[in-house]
Amino acid sequence: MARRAAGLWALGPLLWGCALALRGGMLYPRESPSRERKELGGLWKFRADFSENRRQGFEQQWYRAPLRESGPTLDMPVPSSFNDVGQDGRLRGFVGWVWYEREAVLPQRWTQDTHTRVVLRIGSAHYHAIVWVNGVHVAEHEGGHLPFEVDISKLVQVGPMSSCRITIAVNNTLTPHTLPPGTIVYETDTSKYPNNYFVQNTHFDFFNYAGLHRPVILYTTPTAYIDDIDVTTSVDQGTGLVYYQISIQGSEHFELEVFLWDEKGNIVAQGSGGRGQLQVPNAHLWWPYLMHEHPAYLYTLEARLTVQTAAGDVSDFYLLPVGIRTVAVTKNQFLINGKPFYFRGVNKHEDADIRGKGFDWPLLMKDLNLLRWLGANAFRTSHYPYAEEVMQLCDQYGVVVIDESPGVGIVLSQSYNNQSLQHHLEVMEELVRRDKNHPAVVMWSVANEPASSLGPAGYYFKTLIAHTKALDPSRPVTFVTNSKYDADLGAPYVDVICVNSYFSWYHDFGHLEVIQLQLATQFENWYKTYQKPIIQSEYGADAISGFHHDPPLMFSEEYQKSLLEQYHLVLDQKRKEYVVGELIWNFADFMTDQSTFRVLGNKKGIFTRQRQPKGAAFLLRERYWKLANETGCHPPAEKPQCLGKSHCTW
Ligand code: GCB
Repeated sequence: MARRAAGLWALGPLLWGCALALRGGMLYPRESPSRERKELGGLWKFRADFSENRRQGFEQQWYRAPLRESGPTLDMPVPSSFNDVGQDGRLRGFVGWVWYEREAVLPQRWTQDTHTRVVLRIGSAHYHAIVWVNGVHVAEHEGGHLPFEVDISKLVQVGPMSSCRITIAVNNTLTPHTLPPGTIVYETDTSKYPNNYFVQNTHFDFFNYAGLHRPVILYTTPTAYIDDIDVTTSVDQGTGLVYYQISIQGSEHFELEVFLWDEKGNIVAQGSGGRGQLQVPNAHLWWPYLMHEHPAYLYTLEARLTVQTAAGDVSDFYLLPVGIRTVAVTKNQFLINGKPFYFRGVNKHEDADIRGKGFDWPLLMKDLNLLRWLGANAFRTSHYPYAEEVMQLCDQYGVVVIDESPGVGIVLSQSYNNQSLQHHLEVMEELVRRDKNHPAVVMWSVANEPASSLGPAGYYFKTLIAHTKALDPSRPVTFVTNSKYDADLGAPYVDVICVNSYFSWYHDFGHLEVIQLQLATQFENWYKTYQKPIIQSEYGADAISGFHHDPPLMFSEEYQKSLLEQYHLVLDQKRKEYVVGELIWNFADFMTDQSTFRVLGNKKGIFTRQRQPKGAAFLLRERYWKLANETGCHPPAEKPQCLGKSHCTW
């Protein structure tokens, strides 16, 4: 977690040369016999600091007393982006500090039992957050897409108090050293702009939604507790091997027992101590959706910690879902459990009407149901890590994930310095720490379309990729490139090459007839140079739902479909050689900054922003089910329409 000064866009070079390796685990807060949790969702008090330097909140110390005492407040839902909830256009495009506050009532045991640890966990605050509890500064975090937490026991266990006031200041400003990067540009020509006029510029294609985007949770553990669990798996002749490493905080003297439960509730293996190997004969492997009749098989690893104290034994329990599977890459294949895996999927965004990037269960289920309806087996978390709840559901449903860092839009030379690199390395550590145990995650993506032709970019990406591989040797690493950039500086170091291309969209407008030639050339060049498996990680065209034109013209649903069809002809040849996947851009229409290129956002979705299908969704659905059937589709048990294994559909 990076510590920062509280300035407006003050991001000093504090990370320069600092040692990496994060302290502490980031286990998802789960209830267990020793752990309770309380989600602080709902309405929070909110105020944007519209003062000229955006520092009034700090100057007047808004965190010292209830927010309503320092001025008017709004009611703001959490989780949600703040931008689209109200009718105030100034708030929609606001740049700077916003303040959230919420009183939390705590169970008496939490405030009186000093053997209980009370932790405040913020799932995602975009982008830079400072946290106070009862007016006391407790945490600071930089990075809008990964969780951070702080032990607040000492602050809440101080007397007969049963509530605490949580204040979170969040700043959405992006600078050349944030991830993603951006710049603040002051317009000084007073004949055109008012005094102190500035804008936030970015080099990515989605709206910079901000706020408390994911659940804010209070949870407890005993004071001696299971801090982190690291699980990797392999398979030896049908026997599943589960390697675990568990770290404990709060005591040096403890007993640790480990049990592995199957889905029927039987213990299939057990061990003891902080590290070991569990063996599961005839293991049920974790398989992707439609690759096995029982996809996504999850065991549960139960860690039981016992510590002897003067007051008697204290225990902590943590239950971690575990999928036993292997991932490997050859020069032309991506293998899951030793079998060739073809990514049939989508790129997504965390994006929806009103809530922006705010986490929402109905939206998550709808998206997952649409993926299954499509017959898709994978998606990429373009262009930043998604909510943990999304990853958990992918584990449960067998949807394979390429887990991407927020390294998008790195195109400025100022972003290729040590400060930015240190931050990027740290973000990769936070990402791996959070998602390392998800069987659904099969590959890390360190960046999307960086301008790697800039001088120091070679060193930057070599270091970044090597560091990510060292953090997690069990998964391949990729780097998403775009033919428009000279991106082969990353390619020598990655395991899989991900290529984005927009033939007959961003050039050769309307000329669908050139796609086959250009796409075949793209694949052949990349493969000839690197001999690595390739994923077509983006392709697509904008289509405004309900716009029709035949013969196809750009922006019509017909054009979007025809463009995909041209790509598919080439993909069908090259997937027999070394292409191991295709991910459409994009799953759904999404909001972007305003420009003459975008009509209320990017319209390359095969679903609208409201998740209604365009023509291309039906085309893709037919293709994905056909591909699934080719490799021996295994329909999920709950699908009565499936007519045997050779020909199933939704
Ligand atoms: C890309 C980017 C993606 C954009 C997309 C587009 O190459 O990776 O973020 O949204 O193109 O539609 O232009």
